[in-house]
Amino acid sequence: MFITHLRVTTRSYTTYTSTKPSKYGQPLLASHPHLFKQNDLTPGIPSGEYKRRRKTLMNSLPDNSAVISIAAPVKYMSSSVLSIASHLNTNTQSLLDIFYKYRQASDFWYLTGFEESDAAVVLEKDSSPQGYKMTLFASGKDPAKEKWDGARTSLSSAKSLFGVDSALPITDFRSQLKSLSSMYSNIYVDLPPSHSSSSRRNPKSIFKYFSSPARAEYDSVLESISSSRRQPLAPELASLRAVKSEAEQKVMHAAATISGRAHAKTMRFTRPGMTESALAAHFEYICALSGSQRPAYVPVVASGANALIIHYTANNHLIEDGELVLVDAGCEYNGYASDITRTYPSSGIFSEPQKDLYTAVLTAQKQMITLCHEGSSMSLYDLHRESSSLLRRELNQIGFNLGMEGDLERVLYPHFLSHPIGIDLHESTNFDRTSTLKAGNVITVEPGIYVPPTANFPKHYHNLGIRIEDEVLTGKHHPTVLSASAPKEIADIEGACQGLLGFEPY
Ligand SMILES: [Mn+2]
Repeated sequence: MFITHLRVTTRSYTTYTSTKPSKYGQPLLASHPHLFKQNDLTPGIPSGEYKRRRKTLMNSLPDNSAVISIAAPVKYMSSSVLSIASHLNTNTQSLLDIFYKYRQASDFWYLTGFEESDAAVVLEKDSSPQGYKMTLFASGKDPAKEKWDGARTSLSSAKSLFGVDSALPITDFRSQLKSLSSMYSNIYVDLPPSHSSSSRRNPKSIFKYFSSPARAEYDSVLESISSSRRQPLAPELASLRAVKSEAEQKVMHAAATISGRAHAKTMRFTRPGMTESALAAHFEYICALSGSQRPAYVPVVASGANALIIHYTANNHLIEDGELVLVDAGCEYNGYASDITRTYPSSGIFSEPQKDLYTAVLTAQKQMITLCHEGSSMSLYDLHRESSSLLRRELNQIGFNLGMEGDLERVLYPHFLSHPIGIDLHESTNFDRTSTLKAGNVITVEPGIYVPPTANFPKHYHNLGIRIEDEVLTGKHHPTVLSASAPKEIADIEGACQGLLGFEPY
């Protein structure tokens, strides 16, 4: 059988042969050759890299350590009332409940590349050349269930394809956990993300029913591991994930390029009179057509004064002539997020005040990017402080009167300059904002100015909100802007809007 795939760069169609339906639970080289290079386990990331990640992690842990990581639960948009009772029968449940498109837990995926739900991995540190023993727990084959939901990878294929020492049915996981908990003095594990604060406080709460019964069982076993042995896994993985390998850098560059081109095409598509949601839909359509699996976040499409709301996602107003449109949108591609903001005139031409304020933010943004390399010895906090003083200087040159008191940080620029990005949009939770940047970090640089209509600010800037956000790979000696495909200079933005840069809207 033949399948076709739209190539991002050339827009030409290439045909490959493959067998349908696939017998695996996720795209693999054998079933989806159009997505893979030789040696890739997931598109763009070689099998050897997953092995290296596990080895580096296990080497960094003390002797007598084990790591447990669990797949993400399936999340539901709506469940029928019957489904609570039907948990007794998982086949019935899967027919009644409306699920969201599945996304694997980031840490589990980073360690395994395995993309099925109802799975877990155990890594036990040992003295073998590999440095650890790996056991994958998964559903394996279940023809009755697979007839409805699609194939699952068999345990024997999982063992050979994912470089696993042993693959066991997920139903064995509970008993294995129990024996592990007495064997190792350090057990690195995080409770699954479905473990909502309400169900933690009240285990008998009805919320428990919204995750699978099997999951509730893991939770009780995990909670039984004494707290002196239990260590959080996320901080250990965060320090590895913060430095991107060459393969990861390439995938992130591809993700940012897809998003950047979608920004350019959305600029061209925009006309006064359209709804904000039409622009959001257009952006997502272009990204999906380019191979993106999902948006990395709900897009912000804020016209006019809506841009003063930082996380404006209602996207339900009409865009008027003469307004600026702030679009903060990015796709997820092959496991990695992208995050880009552009602000542009709905009519394709900046007014004078819009141009002045835009230039002020752009000047500061470009200056900040030059500092994003290891040699600058700056932390995210240092960069943020520097961006505040640059913005203050720029704004005072165009008619603001900002002293050192808090108007800039409190009112005009209320958010942080930057966050690390990778498999997750915000890889910030365990990222130290006080430590200096390292080569291989990928961070956003996103200064913004949002001017409320109050008398202390020049009237012609009232209700303008401008943010310019790029993704930057920090090198040893220089930065690389991964999102350079999104027009940013005033001439380029006006050119993209007016169709002068060669970007078609579709
Ligand atoms: Mn961002």
